[in-house]
Amino acid sequence: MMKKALIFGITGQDGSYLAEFLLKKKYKVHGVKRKSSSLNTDRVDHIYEENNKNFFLHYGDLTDAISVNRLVNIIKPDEIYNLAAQSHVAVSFVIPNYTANVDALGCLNILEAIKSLGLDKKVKFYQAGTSEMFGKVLESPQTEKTPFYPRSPYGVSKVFSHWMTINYRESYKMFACNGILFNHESPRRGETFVTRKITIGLAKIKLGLQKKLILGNIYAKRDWGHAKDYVEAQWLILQQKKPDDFVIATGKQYSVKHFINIVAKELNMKITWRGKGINEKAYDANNNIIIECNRKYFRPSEVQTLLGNPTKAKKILKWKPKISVSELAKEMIQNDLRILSHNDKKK
Ligand code: NAP
Ligand code: F7E
Repeated sequence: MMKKALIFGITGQDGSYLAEFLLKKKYKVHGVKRKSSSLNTDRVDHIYEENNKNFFLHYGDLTDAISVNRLVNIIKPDEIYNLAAQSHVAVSFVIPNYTANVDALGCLNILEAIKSLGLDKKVKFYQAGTSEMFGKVLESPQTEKTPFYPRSPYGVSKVFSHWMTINYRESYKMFACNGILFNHESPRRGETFVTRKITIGLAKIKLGLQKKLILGNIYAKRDWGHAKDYVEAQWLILQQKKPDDFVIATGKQYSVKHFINIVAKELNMKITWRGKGINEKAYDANNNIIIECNRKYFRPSEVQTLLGNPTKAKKILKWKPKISVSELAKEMIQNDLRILSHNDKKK
């Protein structure tokens, strides 16, 4: 019998890669999409075209406990991946209440559905936790044992879901697991996250479609991996004998400024940095300012540095990241250049 997976957040970056991954493993993949006024299935349309016998999309919303319950009941999946979230940290300061509804209570809606439907011994559950829970880091690098200090409504909401998942595991013996994933990117990354904003922005400047890119804190440091590698870890977490929690990271850290330099080099753009702090700017070969910073992109409280230690995942899951940050940047740039040059929307 083919295994059935249910993915909340299938239309997002990770959801689309996870669906492809599970279909290759011969799963039947069910995903939840939201109703929106314009199409929001760009990232999975190609999957539907290629695999429509084993790929199913259902309307639903994580904030609507009845729809969550209904989907879990009709599908009765073997594995549920909760990847759905209002996932933008800066936006979470603007809509904290909504963010908590989706990112905190949404997880609880799934856990309760599994329990109340009596599926607690059948279903394995994965919760998409985040390095943002470490926030103002209390030690570096961060491991599964590092205490949390979230710095945004997003981070706080994810801490709630992390502990709820552990609580359901301990209280009801559910196979419920947390991944604590550090930043992961790809050509399918949302356009307002910093890596994609940089690859699109510099590609547009290179093609003469834009003059300048405006960013926030370019000194923030992140541990960036590739989403393709990270969805494999999500699956591996649910294939273990015992439910557990895992940090998924590369163990390498770069600043936003360093990422810009990688992208500029890959695009053969010679840039020179001048100035300090908020006034630091990047100039092109003709001395035009092409990157500057603006406080409007600063967060009310920033997470300055994140660096993960994936030793436990390497040892128990036998997982390791395969794609380096330069390879990641290269793939993102090539994709953006293709989209911009041909006005090609396929990702
Ligand atoms: P993403 O691209 O922003 O995708 C989020 C997904 O959640 C989308 O499919 C979105 O649907 C869906 N969603 C949002 N609100 C929903 C709701 N109320 N009901 C149902 N679905 C809803 O995020 P991602 O980068 O793939 O990340 C996947 C998960 O991992 C998220 O939970 C994120 O918080 C977490 N995470 C991400 C990273 C990272 O670096 N990418 C790191 C750690 C953890 P629409 O397409 O309709 O908006
Ligand atoms: O910011 C700085 C910004 O928005 C990274 C989400 O997937 O990863 C992501 O959250 C850094 C921050 O990602 C701009 O201040 C500078 O320090 O790409 P980001 P994030 O906040 O780390 C975690 C693990 C998640 O779980 C989240 O869901 O870059 N930065 N200038 C900027 N950031 C943005 N977005 N835009 C700028 O112009």
